[in-house]
Amino acid sequence: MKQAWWKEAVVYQIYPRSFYDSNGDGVGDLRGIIQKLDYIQSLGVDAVWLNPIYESPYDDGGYDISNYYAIHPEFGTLTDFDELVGGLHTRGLRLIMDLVVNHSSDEHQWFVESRQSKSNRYRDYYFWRAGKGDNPPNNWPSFFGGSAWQKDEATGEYYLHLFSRKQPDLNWENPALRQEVAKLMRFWLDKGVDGLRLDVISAISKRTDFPDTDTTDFNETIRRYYANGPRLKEFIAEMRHQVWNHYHVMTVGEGPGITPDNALDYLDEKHGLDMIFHFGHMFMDQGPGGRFDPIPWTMAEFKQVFQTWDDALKNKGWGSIFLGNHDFARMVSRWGNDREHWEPSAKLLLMLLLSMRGTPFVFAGDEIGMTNTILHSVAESKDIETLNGWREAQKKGITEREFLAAANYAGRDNARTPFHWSAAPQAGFTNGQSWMSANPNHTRINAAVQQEDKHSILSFFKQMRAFRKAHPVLTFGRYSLIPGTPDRCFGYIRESAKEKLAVVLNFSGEPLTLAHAGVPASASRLLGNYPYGHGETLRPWEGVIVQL
Ligand code: ISL
Ligand code: CA
Repeated sequence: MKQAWWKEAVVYQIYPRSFYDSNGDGVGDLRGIIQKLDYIQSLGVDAVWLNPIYESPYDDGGYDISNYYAIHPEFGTLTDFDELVGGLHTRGLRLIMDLVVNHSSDEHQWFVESRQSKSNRYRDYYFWRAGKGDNPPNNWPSFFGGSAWQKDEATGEYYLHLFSRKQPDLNWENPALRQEVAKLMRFWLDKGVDGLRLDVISAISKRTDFPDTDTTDFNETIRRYYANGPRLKEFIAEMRHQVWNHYHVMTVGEGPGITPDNALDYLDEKHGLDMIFHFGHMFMDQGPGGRFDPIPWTMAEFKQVFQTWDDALKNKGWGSIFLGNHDFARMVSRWGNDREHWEPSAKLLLMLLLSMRGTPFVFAGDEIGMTNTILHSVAESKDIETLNGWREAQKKGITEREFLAAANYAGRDNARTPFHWSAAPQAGFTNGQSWMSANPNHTRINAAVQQEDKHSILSFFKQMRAFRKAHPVLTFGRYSLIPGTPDRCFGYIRESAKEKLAVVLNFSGEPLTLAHAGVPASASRLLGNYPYGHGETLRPWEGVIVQL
């Protein structure tokens, strides 16, 4: 297994709009990140992944880019960007940019041209098809509700948009478009970007005959119709050969629809991606109706996902490990217990994240245990997926109360509230009027109070990050689940020629003994998430790492 900076890195994901507002307009910005570089460095992380910061009408949180060569004015300027890159690099930190090339904004010049006429030179930068009578070309649903096709009056044809109507899918069949993508990638790589997180890269190759989906299970539709298209490997290889191999750039592809069986098709340090984000955990509690159709999840499934993906990637390719990001609920609320066991469970999840094989991606705020927020009405949502989801729910006679329960459990607003810097008004995120209300619990949960507390979640995160660095077995060692333990006990072994550790995590409020995980009580304990005491019995949400 070749060494590489991104295999040993811990990556810190920042949602720029909600991180820190430096100029009082209520919106986070690049200068705000620059002002917080010392905080970021103090975490012990190695790279920062920024969600999109390009010019955008912001219909979908910046994932609708209208100019790939400009910084969104609310976030700052290209000069600010260069200063941010310099600030990161002088601190030994790397920058991973989020690139959205499955689709553009409908306000991008290419689409403004494309929609004008069937003969426009940009027509084939997108997918245009005649309808079937008054119906769209096929029955594909959008990720954001409704049809994935929108009829455009100017030419009477429909254009494809797997996401919002303002996110028309780019036609990668068109070599001219692929050259445009290669060119914009080079622009950012020439500015010193160290990595690319490739948005929905699994969907860039379309089945251009556009067959109807034969299932109503949305994630099944993604897997069989949107992702894993016929030329996906070829398009990725073209970018690898034409662009990425000419830079020391890491590439991580966001891969909804990629499975353990086909992931290795896309992971290849010469012809493919370096890493992917898989969604084994993320879709586990989504029913056939997708995000707003939540179903219970079980610890058995949760553990199995780690095993399945480790089995898939252990000999080739490299995994990424995440338990939350800007698209999902806060991890302590979703997988932990954000009420009576908030602190130990937040630490336990960080222990899991940082003791797995693969590159951990930590979402800003999870290092201090930020929790889900509560929308009291759908109107409070800032997320098109939630707003459109409500529009669809109403058609099915679902009440706002029912829909809000699902949105407060699984909606993306949970992850996008302003970062909690302090107990000050608006969590110290802005001295203006924040674009999104801060979670009221920032008075209790914030970086300032935790910086001063050596037993805080923040302090534990730094300790755990240092521990991972001091024990390479946690990065490169073999992973094996300890079988036959009670569901609430997530125990696994990390082993190399030099070291063998057991990680035993009590995913419950019930006591658990090390014996449950087959670990001798005499094993020497190297790290735990409780500040005081320890013994044979693990307390609620207690995690330990022992030497075997
Ligand atoms: O949120 C989801 C639907 O349940 C995820 O499947 C997500 O939409 C999908 O993985 C793609 O996400 C990425 O592309 C979207 C953007 O809204 C997300 O924020 C981004 O992470 C469209 O660009
Ligand atoms: Ca600002």
